[in-house]
Amino acid sequence: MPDQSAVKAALAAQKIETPSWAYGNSGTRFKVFAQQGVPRDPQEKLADAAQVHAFTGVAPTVALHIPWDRVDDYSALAKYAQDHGVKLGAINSNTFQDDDYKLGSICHPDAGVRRKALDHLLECVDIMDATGSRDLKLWFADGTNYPGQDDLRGRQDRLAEGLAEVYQRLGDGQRMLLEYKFFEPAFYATDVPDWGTAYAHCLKLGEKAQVVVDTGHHAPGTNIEFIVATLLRENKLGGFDFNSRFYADDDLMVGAADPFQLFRIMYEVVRGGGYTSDIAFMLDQCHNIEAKIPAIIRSVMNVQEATAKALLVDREALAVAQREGDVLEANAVLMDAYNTDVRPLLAEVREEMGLDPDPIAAYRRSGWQQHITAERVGGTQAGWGA
Ligand code: LRH
Ligand code: MN
Ligand code: MN
Repeated sequence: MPDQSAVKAALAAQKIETPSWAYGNSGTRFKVFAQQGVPRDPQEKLADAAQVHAFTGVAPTVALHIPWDRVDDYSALAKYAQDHGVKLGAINSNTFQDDDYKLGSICHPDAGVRRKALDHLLECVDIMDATGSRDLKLWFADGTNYPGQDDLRGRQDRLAEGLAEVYQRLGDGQRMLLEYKFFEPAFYATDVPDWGTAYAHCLKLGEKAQVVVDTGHHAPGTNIEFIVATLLRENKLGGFDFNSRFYADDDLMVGAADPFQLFRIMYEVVRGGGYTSDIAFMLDQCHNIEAKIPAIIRSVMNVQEATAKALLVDREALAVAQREGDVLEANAVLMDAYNTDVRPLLAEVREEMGLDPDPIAAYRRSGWQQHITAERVGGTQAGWGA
């Protein structure tokens, strides 16, 4: 059996990044249901994120999305974050909310639009310089709706050219994380639809280019843990955008739709040595109908529970069963870990970290929700799902 104190130490050392946009109002294209007390600016999003970190102890960084989190002075924003006990994390680019991008951004057939998109991506690296962020997260809404609309291969050439320009701009210690998604908003062909395409571009670019796996960006039934195992084996897994999906890119709380899948993913992370490496564990979620801060705390806890179960897999017993071809025993070893109730273990980890064992109850008691509801009037939309 894995050593309990090593498991606890690993859990205490875990870091899960929360997204600034999860704190703001969001919805679907049908309706955004505004909630009371939501942040009105990036600073207030950081203040809420600091609460999530204060009660979980494992969410020390916050991802920004530009221009949703545009400010005049990013160094000052970084300082503001630090004063609140958190740090700025990945900078997410946004080349999908401008009329010019109707036919794409860096894959657009027009060189002028490509230039505009590239300038935005380069500006994101300037922001990283100011905030001290390590990761530039790139997701492109680029693609086509109809066969023949544009040249599939030509678009790949433009993508490669654009990525190379941004890659050249990265400084020491900075990375480019390329995110894939098989559909939406393009319906016929997406320019970075899958891990293979992302991997091929990242491989050509070099070590600083890594693939990011958004758990909501696959076709139903996709074996995501296989992708994770493969990317880890190739040293090309840069991080995760965690969330849950039932049907499409639902952006529900991670571990809500399929906690078993999350466990299988985390097992491959542990197995592949990714847990202690530079892999970024980020959330990319929206909380449309549930209270936001407790939902983000819940999400962090869901990742912790899946991680704890993955760490508890008796890998020696598993290896023996696998070697002996004992199919049932091998499966049972994995399921034993999955079926363990790790909540008491995590409660102990939190107590040892000086935290309340029940972060959601502690948050509810803290009065923060009442405070922001009274103080903040007219919260802004996350920028997503409008
Ligand atoms: C695209 C995506 C990408 C964006 C975010 C808001 O579906 O997952 O990561 O930046 O949503
Ligand atoms: Mn994402
Ligand atoms: Mn998504």
